[in-house]
Amino acid sequence: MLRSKFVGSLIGSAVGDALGSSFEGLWSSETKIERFSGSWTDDTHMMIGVAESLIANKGFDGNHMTQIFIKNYEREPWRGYASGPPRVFRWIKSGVAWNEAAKRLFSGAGSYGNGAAMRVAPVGVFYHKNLEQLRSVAYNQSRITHAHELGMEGATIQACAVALAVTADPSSELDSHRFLRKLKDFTPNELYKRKLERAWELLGEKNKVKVARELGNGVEAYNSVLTAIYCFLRNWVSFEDSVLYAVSLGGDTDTIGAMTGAISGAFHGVEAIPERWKSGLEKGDYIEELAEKLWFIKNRK
Ligand code: R7I
Ligand code: MG
Ligand code: MG
Repeated sequence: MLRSKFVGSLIGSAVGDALGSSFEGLWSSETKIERFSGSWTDDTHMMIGVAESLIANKGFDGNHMTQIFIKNYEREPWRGYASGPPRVFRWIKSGVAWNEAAKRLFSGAGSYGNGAAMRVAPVGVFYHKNLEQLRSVAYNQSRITHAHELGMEGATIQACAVALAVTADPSSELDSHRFLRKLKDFTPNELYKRKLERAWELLGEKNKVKVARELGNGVEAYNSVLTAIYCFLRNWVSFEDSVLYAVSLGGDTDTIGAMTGAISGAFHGVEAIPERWKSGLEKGDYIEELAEKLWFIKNRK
């Protein structure tokens, strides 16, 4: 089951990205959004980089992960990257240290985009047994491109949500309130604590426009990470419903789809992901292989 959860999280993230990628930036509140090309974007491209580096080093190595990000980006720069990461990569190539370059973005504030959270599923599964370690690695992998506190903390909360989903038993009912309470205890950040409370209050909300407005559906980590967690929680019974709901909120659909899919896939395991999506997924076999390697490294000890 644990192996299936590792694979489910990575494949789930890629499926959510691929499903949402046709709708990124559009406003849609229709659930009949079933256009699945199977090709994914920067979210999955960078998630693959995170996994590749964790595997190569059997843990986190910031310099190595940075070099993998740069190598992958240079091979396929057309994956829909936002402006921040490529700029950081150029600075690092010109000699700036990997853990310094991202601080230059946005006039020295660092980015609070959701780019560090969208790729973090491998950290969530790999460190699911140790939330202290998870926090440290989620934070440090963020630092490569996202130096703003809200960008790093958003990624850390997303990684924690994946870890909680790995630990939860999918054959018994999920207690959404308990899940949110654990995340609230986990994060020291006041803005995210408030968002978690808002997610709690909105759990029974039928009006999607209100959900998107209050939790956010934007490219900022604080306007998308909690939204993805919410999409999972209110649709925890079904992987399919959770990602379709996520995409139906509009806005940054590939990323909210990816983050929702990562949590939902970690909860249910890969068998719960519809075959029609798995079979059409670009490089699905390779992503599955990466997840299995992460599982193998953790479980042979
Ligand atoms: O976070 P990032 O990698 O972008 C990820 C998004 C996902 O939706 C992907 O699917 C892809 O489409 O891109 O890239 P960044 O450039 O770091 O941040 C994304 C955006 O967040 C920026 O272009 C800004 O609009 C906004 N942003 C900020 N705006 C003002 N001040 C991020 N940080 C700031 C800030 O400090
Ligand atoms: Mg994308
Ligand atoms: Mg996006």
